[in-house]
Amino acid sequence: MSAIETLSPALLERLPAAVQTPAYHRAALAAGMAHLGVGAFHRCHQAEYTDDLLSLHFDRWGVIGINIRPPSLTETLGRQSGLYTRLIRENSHIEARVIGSILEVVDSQASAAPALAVLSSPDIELVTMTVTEKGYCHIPSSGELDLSHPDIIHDLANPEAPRSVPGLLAQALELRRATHGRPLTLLSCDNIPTNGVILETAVRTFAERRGNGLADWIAGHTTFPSAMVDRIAPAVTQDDLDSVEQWFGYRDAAVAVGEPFRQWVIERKFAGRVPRWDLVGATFVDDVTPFEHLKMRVLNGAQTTLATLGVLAGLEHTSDAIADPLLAAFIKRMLVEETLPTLTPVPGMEPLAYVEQSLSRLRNTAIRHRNHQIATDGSQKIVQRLLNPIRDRLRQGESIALLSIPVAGWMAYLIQASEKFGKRWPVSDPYAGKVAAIADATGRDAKALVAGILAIDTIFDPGLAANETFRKAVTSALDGLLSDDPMATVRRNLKQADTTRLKRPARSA
Ligand code: CS2
Repeated sequence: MSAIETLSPALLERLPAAVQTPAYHRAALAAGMAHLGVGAFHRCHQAEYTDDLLSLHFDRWGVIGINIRPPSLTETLGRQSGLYTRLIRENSHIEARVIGSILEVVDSQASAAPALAVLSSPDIELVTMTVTEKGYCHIPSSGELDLSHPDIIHDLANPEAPRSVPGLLAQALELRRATHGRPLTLLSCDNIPTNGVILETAVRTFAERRGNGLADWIAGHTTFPSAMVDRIAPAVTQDDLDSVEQWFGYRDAAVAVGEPFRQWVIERKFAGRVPRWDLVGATFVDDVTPFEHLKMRVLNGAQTTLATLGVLAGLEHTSDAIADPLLAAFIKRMLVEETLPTLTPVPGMEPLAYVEQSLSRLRNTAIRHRNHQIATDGSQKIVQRLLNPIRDRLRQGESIALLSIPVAGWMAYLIQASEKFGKRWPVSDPYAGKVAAIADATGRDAKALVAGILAIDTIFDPGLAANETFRKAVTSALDGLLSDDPMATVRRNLKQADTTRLKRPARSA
């Protein structure tokens, strides 16, 4: 029996017909952009759009992938010359395609030098990035750069050897200014509201602190478009790698798995040439905000809610949580009754249809999205997914009986990971230590727990934290969620929402 081969350029010719391969002359492709943070999401999203673009309209838009945090790429994508299999899965449907847009990968974890060499190269005209919410080193409640962040303190003292994303980009821009002076588009593809503004604020604030004229140069030579990105693409498992081997007969250490749905809405704000992603399904707009609110509040809001309540209910994946009749009813009513009224109209999108479509995406059983994965870094996600719609509801004088539950759900998730609550599960969140310390000091007193957690003003803006309706709703929900029957609270609040609805006069549309 011949040994199983690993994916490589030479193997492309011999792949089974069921696996689609790049439809362009990859050897002729030159790198025109870089991507920071080559994880499952990038491989399922921007790299695929670029692959589509190259098939339709060949240009020099090859991608150099850079990781400044683990995992290392050399042993996976690097060995495969940047090639990987992108699987689209929906229940029993499977579609396989090898993506060719990533030309080269660069590991820059030990030192910033390799990343800086790429980012400052005159050939690179655009940099996309998915560095997770916390990668921007910003304060979630205000969007400002967190000057007390250890990496930012380090980078301001050592600007030539940066560790943080803002420090790295500022130094790359400094090198560009000192060498060729060519402009650069920095396109954030992370799931934070006004991601372009957050990135620009972080890089500008950092550059201003350096105080060498860099901030002015950046203002004239760099743009930071905002973007809304969407595709559910969970962390890849050994099972996914084994499946490719089993189904198609080759080994691929860099498989990516996603759902069929994808969306990319990009602010029209480029510093130089524009990759025509709009030819392959992306949308260029003047204002991303309504799209981003819709997506973060509906799809992501539902995911975070199902994730933390799902863990509390002992359920493993999103699809398990939404298969639970109570959670399914809860999520739909929360979105329709409380979230949708906070949204501004989105051109070409019908809100109720969007909710239905989002829920059906979450029911996809082939996408094994772990509730613990989505609950990771919840402190960086709840502002845009839950707290902003809650603020809008309170401003409108409307009920938050349903939206307050997942806020308490996030608290209960971190509280129960503390010593005092028996460390029920391991968690990963920059605020986990802080919440655990509050829980250890407070014990099971919901009012005191909520008071302690709402005082974290980098997550909860003081105006919201002081709102009595909000405090009461979250306290009562947390009390129930910490009990032996957490789902009773979900049931009770649904009933309470019924009563409120019956008492109110019907609102005209
Ligand atoms: C998820 C997102 O882990 C998470 O926070 O909610 O990664 C989500 O799957 C994507 O935003 C979908 O576009």
